Amino acid sequence: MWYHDHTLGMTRANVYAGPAGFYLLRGGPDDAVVGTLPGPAPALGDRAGRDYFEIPIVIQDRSFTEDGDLFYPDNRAFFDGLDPSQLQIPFMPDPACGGPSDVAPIWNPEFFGNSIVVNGATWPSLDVQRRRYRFHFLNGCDTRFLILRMDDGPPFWQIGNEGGFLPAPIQVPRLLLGPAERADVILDFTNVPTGSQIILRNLAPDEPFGGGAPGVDFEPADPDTTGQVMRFRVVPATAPDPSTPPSELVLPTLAPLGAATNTRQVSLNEQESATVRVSTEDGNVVLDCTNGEPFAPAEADLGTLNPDGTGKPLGWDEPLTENPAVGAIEVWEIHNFTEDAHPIHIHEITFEVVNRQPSGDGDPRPPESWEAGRKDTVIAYPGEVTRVKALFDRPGLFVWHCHILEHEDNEMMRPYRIGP
Ligand SMILES: [Cu+2]
Repeated sequence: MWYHDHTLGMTRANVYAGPAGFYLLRGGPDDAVVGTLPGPAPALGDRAGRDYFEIPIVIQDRSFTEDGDLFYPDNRAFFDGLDPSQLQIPFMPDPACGGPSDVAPIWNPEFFGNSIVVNGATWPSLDVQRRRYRFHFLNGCDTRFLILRMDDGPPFWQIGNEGGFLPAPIQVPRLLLGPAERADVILDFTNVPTGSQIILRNLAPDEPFGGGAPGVDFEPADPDTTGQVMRFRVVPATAPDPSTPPSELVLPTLAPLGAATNTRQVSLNEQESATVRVSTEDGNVVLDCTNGEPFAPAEADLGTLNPDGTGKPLGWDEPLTENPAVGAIEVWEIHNFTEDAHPIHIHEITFEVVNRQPSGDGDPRPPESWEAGRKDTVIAYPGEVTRVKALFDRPGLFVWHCHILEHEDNEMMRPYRIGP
């Protein structure tokens, strides 16, 4: 698991400033692996110079000023590719616009840094011995999806995701991770020659992700910058490797959830402004309440469905609509009416990914192999219904939200309550 600040409306700034970390949860039947996993992991009180063979790796994108300070846009003009003088959205526009502005002047719809930072270091290098390693990969980016690939390196053996272990180890050529998704992975450097240098690459786009394949459906990240994550440099092993080959590991399996007792339909929506209309004059975006176009996007919203099947966006402080009973097993059908994929995170529970289905006609398709077991974040693709199933076993007031932090903060988050 991982943790980060969740302050309402400024999560993006606080995560960007630094505080985020891992919890490595140990013990109990859910951790009863038959076989030996690579270790140890870093622990409080370790002496310096200790060798680690289980390493949490958080990947984030950031931008820096020439002084080395973090750069983060403080004006909406950044997203629109303008100088702030060319785009100033007043809080109280012309009364002809029909009311106060519903556009946040400093909020940017998405944020992509131009550098990759791993565990706080930009494009680091890690010496790895000729043996097996267990890595906990976490996408800690604000907006950026990641598609990780090793350059001429060993394959990824994925053994777990957000909710724990997969039913069995799987070999995957690439790791797709939306923001907040995790992959528990074994990489075997045993047969990689000493002195080899392997780059961990990122093939996901430098813009919002909509699904599909790198180089076919979208241009991959800049191979000179955000297309690189870190480097592994292979050195001799200092001791025999006691770990079990990943294909021979027997992983603990969770009993599947029973039949759903309720199904509810929720929606992902992107909204243009209802009160701000603008037009373009000499490259400047100016308020034009009479002849202008609605300013967009103004915000992204979760919501429910209208009777006609269209999305019904709901703001954060509108009355609660998701209220599972204690002990209920519910399927949530997530209808994505936007043009982008969103990593949807439901607090408090972990869920099974049931399937995905094109909106309208079309057959459902099963979850990806790495989505087996339990997850707490799922990628909901545009034009599809994504179904997840969970047992809501503890009462309380929680939230669910898009884990693109810019979306979560404005205001793609809703409360939900388990129990009365
Ligand atoms: Cu989103």
